[in-house]
Amino acid sequence: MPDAMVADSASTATSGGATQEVDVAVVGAGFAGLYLLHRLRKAGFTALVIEEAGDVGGTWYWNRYPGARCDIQTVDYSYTFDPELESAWKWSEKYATQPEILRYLGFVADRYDLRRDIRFHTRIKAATWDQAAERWQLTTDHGAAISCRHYIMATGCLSAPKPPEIEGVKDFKGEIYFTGRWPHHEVKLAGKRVAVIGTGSSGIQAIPLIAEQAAHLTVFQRTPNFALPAHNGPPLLDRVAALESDRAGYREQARWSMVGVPWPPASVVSWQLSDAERRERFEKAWAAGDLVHMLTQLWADQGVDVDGNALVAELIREKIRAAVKDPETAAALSPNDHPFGSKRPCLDTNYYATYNRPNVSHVNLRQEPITSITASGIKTGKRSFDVDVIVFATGFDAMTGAITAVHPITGRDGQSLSQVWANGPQSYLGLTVAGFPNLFMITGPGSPSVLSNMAVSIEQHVDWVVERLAAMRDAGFSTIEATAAAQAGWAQHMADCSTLTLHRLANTWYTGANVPGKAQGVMPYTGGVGPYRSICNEVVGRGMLGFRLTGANGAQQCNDGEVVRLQPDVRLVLNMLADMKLPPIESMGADGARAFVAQFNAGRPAGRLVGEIVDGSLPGADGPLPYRLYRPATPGPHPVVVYFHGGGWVLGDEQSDDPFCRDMCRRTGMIFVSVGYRHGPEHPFPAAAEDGYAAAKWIAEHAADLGGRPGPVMVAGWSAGGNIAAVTCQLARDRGGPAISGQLLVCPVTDCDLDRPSYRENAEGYFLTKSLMAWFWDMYCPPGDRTDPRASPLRGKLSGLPQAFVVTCEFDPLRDEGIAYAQALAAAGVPVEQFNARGQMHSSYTMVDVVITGVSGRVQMAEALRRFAGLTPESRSGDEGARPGSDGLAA
Ligand code: N01
Repeated sequence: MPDAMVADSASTATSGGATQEVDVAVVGAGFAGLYLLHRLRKAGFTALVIEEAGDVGGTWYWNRYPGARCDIQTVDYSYTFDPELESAWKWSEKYATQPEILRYLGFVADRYDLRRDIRFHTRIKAATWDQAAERWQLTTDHGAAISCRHYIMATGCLSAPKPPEIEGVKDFKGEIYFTGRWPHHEVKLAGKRVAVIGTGSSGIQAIPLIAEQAAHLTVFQRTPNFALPAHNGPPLLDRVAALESDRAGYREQARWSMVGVPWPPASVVSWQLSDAERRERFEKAWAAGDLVHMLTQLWADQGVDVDGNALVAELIREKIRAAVKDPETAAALSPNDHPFGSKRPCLDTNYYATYNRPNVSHVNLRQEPITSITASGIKTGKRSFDVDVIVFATGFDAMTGAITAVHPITGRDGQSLSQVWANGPQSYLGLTVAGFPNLFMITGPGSPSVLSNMAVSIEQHVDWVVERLAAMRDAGFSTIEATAAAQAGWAQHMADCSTLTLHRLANTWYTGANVPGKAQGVMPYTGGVGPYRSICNEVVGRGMLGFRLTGANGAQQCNDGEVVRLQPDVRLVLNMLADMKLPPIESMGADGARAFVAQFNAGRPAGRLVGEIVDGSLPGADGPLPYRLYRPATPGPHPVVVYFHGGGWVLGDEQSDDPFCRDMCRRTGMIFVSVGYRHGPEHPFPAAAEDGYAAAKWIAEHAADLGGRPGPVMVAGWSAGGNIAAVTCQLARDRGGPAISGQLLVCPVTDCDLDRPSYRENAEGYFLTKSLMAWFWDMYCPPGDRTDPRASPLRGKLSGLPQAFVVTCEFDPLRDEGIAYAQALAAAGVPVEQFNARGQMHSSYTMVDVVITGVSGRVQMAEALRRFAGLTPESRSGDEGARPGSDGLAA
């Protein structure tokens, strides 16, 4: 990078000599490094910050290009650790400019007298873990070597500019600038022909201002990006008022939110809104000029569902077409290769309108890639452009570059961090790396970092790290290192989280795709700021789970394990339920429990549209039963599935699994007939079982009347409904019909033995408890009848049954009896597939649009049903639902 273009502004470098010994060395004097230094000093540690630049500021020191501003409102993009600091500083704009943010960081450095412990103009040349001394040994290019107990990378996520990767840059005779290393002296562009390469946030901020100065500006765009108007001005009064009326509450809400800004998440999903309602919400967001608003407030499925997202993307493209006069340029500026928000969207001021200026032209590099840079300008596949100045706004080797590209880091047993990360960054909590004792990263890969308000994430990391260091010191420990198991568990959790959002669908610096040859994968933690904070706290609460601590005289502590084994959305749901402190369902009595379930169901997201829903009545074993039929929108006749709802033979009705039935109807293209069978205790065993059989028989006989395909039906059921489905198959075999071509059993009750390992492991804490299940049995079936195969189908004869797909969930008391049933079916010669869902609980699959990670399981169920019906297995995909609307759940 052209360092010569960066002028000094301050220098307090220490001269060379004996090794400088400190407790903690920190690299970087930006937002993170400054707060770290302050906290470390307060905790009684000796600390030194090493900074390559001539002054504090980090990213705000280097990124001085015209138009550089923050894209989170500045009232939120501030330190919150000291209320007096908050009162002492007033921001002048909604989105402060780079000079104002830099002044703020200088003000903070002065206020806490930080500069005296910062060695400026200094690069670490190498960092090596010295196992014997249990210290990091650092060599520098300026001043004494450094020895420290703990080494902390506060290097930021976007600090290593990416080389331009274009041939001939050295041949260019004009001026070259990089937005990420903009000079400190004034850059005069007036009267010059300027080229800007790159249209990410930096380019989009700089282009309108460069256009105002340059004689002519040519923008070279490879990929168009979504940009929203910032509508900058003074800080928004309502925002400031909200902050000032309850500063502590406002900040706390931000800390527990999904992105570090206190917006209550959207709860309504896109398909619940009319076109006009969606447009109204969108226009409001467009007028708000706020990235977080646009990313989180429109509808709950916008960040997690491709269809919900496409609606936003098209509304933005409409705005681009309205702003840009030339339709060809407008089309070229309209992003269509990635979902909105999967790549960092930009906040702009007059960006699109800039292309209406006569002195601005746009070159679409997708049609004419740059072939080289020459002495006089830029050559594409079609043309040559003579220019005086080239501005590279080409981005950064993000997240890992700031750590590995800076200097070699050598950990325990001589391992190099670059090698360990060769196939992508590995970390525990984004804070530490196995094999690198006493090394920490602030907002490292694997933490929410760039998907959050960095100020909030930085403070959380710094507080956590400093508190841990102080606790270690007090307990007499000198080293801390993540275990391999904890790190592998975090990688799994990261992968699970990344299935929840759409970030994985774009080629961006979030995934490493912008750097040729870099290993690819979603690098930031996509599970949200609040959940992440709770996980970090849980690690501490569980005795530093996943860390090995060592101290003098062989002292050791290691609670090994994975901090999150549940799917991330299941964890959120369970935490939310735990926070509600509900009384046990079994303590409510049957009527109370039914009222509770009805109320609970009323609050869940409405299911998606199907072709038709018809309510009716059919003859049960002892009187009429209600049913609800779900018909696909596709032309019939459709295969028919007889469905039995869950609820422990006590709760629920033909409508209570409505979202599941809608979802499966859409995915399978089949009619689902959900049966309202009789419940205990009013109608004890075998009422439900006999009703199930009678209903299946009637539906099979009337399949054509119901608009279905005549011939064999299929049966399906969840939980107690799975029990009825399984029993129905046995009764149908033994009583001469109806013909059933397949059974889908989702977390079924198959046996009355409540002492299997899954009952013991998951007795409490996973929604369906052992005690609730015992109550269900008591309500439904007298003890003497429980071994009857109509109550415990596992005890029945299993040969000659229809093929089966049995779903079990890892965190479900019923898991082992489901597995036992599948095994017994197989032993009896019944074709069976068993799917044990990792990280899921008993209700995961029926919480459609709440437990998004349940989608892949339902896809498999739908494929199984299609196979049973003799259809091609493919089911509708890309149908991920929305997150729930309760706090802490929407992105
Ligand atoms: O970098 P970028 P950035 N030939 O990687 C193009 C934060 N930030 O510095 O998309 C031609 O986003 C590249 O094209 P493509 C913010 O988080 C915040 O702008 O790879 N073009 C892309 O258009 C942001 O996301 C603010 O096809 C080449 C551009 O260069 C992050 O920093 C302000 C090329 C790079 O975009 C990075 O933003 C600024 C080549 N060889 C930055 N190589 C705020 O508002 C790359 N490109 C707070």
